[in-house]
Amino acid sequence: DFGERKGQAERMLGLMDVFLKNDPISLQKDILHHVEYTVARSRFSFDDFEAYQALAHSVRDRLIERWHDTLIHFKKEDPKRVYFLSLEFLMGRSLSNIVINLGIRDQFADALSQLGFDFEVLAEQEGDACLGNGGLARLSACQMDSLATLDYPAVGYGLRYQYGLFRQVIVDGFQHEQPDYWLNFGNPWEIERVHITYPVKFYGTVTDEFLNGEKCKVWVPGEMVEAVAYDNPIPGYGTRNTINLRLWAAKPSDQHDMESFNTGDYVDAVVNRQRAESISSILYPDDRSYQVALQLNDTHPSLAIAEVMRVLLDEEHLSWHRAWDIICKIFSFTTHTVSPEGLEKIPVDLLGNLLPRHLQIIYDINFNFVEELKKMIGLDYDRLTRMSIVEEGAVKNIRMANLSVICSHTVNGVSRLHSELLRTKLFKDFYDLWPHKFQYKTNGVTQRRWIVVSNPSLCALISKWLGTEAWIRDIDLLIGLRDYATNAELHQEWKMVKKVNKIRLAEYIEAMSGLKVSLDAMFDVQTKRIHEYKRQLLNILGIIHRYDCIKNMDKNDRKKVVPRVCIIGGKAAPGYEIAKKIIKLCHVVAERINNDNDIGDLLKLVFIPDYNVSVAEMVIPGADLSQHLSTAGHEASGTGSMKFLMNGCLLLATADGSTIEMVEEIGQDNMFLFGAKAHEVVALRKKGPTLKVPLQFSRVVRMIRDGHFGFEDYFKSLCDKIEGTSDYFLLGADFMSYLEAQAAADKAFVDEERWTKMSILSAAGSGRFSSDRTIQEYAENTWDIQPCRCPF
Ligand code: GL7
Repeated sequence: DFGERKGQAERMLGLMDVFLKNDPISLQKDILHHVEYTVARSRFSFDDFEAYQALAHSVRDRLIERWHDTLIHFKKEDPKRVYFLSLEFLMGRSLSNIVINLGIRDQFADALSQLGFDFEVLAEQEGDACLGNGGLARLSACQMDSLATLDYPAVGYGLRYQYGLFRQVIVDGFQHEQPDYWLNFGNPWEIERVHITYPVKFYGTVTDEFLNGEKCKVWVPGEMVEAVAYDNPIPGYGTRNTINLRLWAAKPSDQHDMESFNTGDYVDAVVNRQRAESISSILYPDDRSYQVALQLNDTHPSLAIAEVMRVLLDEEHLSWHRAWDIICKIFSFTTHTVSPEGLEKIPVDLLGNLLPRHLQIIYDINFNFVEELKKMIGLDYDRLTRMSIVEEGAVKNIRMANLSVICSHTVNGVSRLHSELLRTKLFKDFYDLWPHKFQYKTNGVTQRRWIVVSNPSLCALISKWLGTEAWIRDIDLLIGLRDYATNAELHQEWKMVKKVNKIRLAEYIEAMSGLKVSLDAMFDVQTKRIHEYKRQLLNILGIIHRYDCIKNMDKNDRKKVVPRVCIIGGKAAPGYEIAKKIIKLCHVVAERINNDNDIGDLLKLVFIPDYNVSVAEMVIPGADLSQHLSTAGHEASGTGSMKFLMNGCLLLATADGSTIEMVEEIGQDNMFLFGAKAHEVVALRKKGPTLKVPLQFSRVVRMIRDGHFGFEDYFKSLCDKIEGTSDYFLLGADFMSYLEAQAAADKAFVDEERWTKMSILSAAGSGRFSSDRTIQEYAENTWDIQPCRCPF
């Protein structure tokens, strides 16, 4: 009876405060309430961590209000939605980001100080949510922030890994991996939805059966697990909109192996149920209408194509034709790699065993595709073989990238150069067939996290000089800083901000390693995953060269040396031996240099362990110079550089990925570019043994080989990789140009006025690299969705 329910709803509303209040007294009451009833500590005695928990729950209450309103609003308006599928989201900490986006940071900070706590100290209590590897995963997190801020009706889908990315611990200069038990201390930002579950089937067989006189496929699975939803509200900035990031956890299903329980095999059955929790798998959104867009963030979630097809065919009983028509309208695909080896493949045997029905569907998709293709290109077997979803060979594989390209209406690259490489190399065959499918959206990062949260002093300075905070939503306004690029007063304040951030970083370095660094030195940072193509080795060789030069200088020449603190940080994949050797090399070189009293403050080298989002938030604002050294043509885009740029940090970089577009925005004179261009790289490699490498290069490699830093046997394979024909990433070929760029950076740094101007112009020109712009482009050109703004 609606009348009765309505009456009751009104009565219930009367019982609740409709909106929680944000005045200092209400906030203090709420925090204390959570201390007592949620954290279950006495309100007279609780420590920083418990205060953080209570604070987080008070914030969460306010977040949930907006989240509910947004979901109700979306339901009412029923706009076309985008479902953003990604197996990785690198969220980092949430507290500061959330209160800033909700516009209640200062209110909470006041309330806390009245309770005798410091907001910043409590914020430090939170652990990082590291549900991803690197750039791709952090990109998803930035894009969620932009989707919410720009009012787009979006839902993120991913997995709730119980262990995040490993923690990196350095023992005697070697990387060790430790598990990241990120959920051990609870996670106040998620809402467990015990009733939102889906069965996920595995193994078993597919049979033909008749339903209402029609033949259909029935998959009788061998095992079932249950996917349980955990919702993570993501608030926008300057809007009430708060969207959902739904992460799925695998749990044993109720039916899971009940047989064993019934037959009395209790212990085995329990062990079997635990096994289910270790699985994560394909899932589908709970909205059945096809007024939707499904975005594949790389090939990792691309089994979703076969899964949606299966649901449409086997559960909704649509014809193949109709189901296929829907698939082609809803999927879009973004690839994040440049290397053919980076394209994911799944062995047919594995897939056939684990998901037999999905394999069948993929075979059918491929059959239809190849038939169509033959009509279009004739019997060009080489090309047919290359384009087929199924790769024939000793091991038969499913090419997930081909599947994704074939089934998606749009294929995006992540920078202009990347897209060109996709069209001319990786996906050339497909581009020739369907040029209209190919687009690109240069990556971006959110200024909310990478300026407002991580660099509050710079944030205040920018707002002061622009006379508005509107740039936090409308990044194009940053360009206004150009008008003051030579203003002496701004220069003064700009330098102060950098100094504050350098002090914070220097304190961190000292606390972590005991090393005291000079604030007058240039803080030169390279932080990112350790990879051969990213060439941390080039950086270390450059540092050895610098050290060697200083050692050979007389007193007078030493006076002209620009002091540097070189900072390197990043994780190596656990099985990536060469990357681990690079980390060890960095440590032995650091040990040598840092303990050489003759060198003093002229040169220091620091390795920052366990680089993650919150470490990045502290390191990036404190950098004067940042290095992005990938061999041209290897970095699909790169996003770290964007964060440094926004923070007024100068770039020393190759013409690769998104850097090329940065040059266009801020001008070549405001960066230190070096190295071979992407189109030159192939020719250089061909030169192979005839390629001359500079003496300086051979000399530093020799120093390592000769045991100047110890461990010469251990480093032999590393040296072998960069000398002669095996220097695939062209360290030798680019070395002189690299040293010249470094010298140019030194020269600019001593001219304080010039450096500050370059720094201001870097930040001013960084607007194009906001994820707001990226998301706007996706919404307009790929997903075709409109904003849907929840009324305040
Ligand atoms: C990456 C690319 O390597 C990187 O250049 C890009 O910026 C990022 C986001 O598009 O995606 N691809 C990838 O697999 N990882 C990346 O960082 C881990």
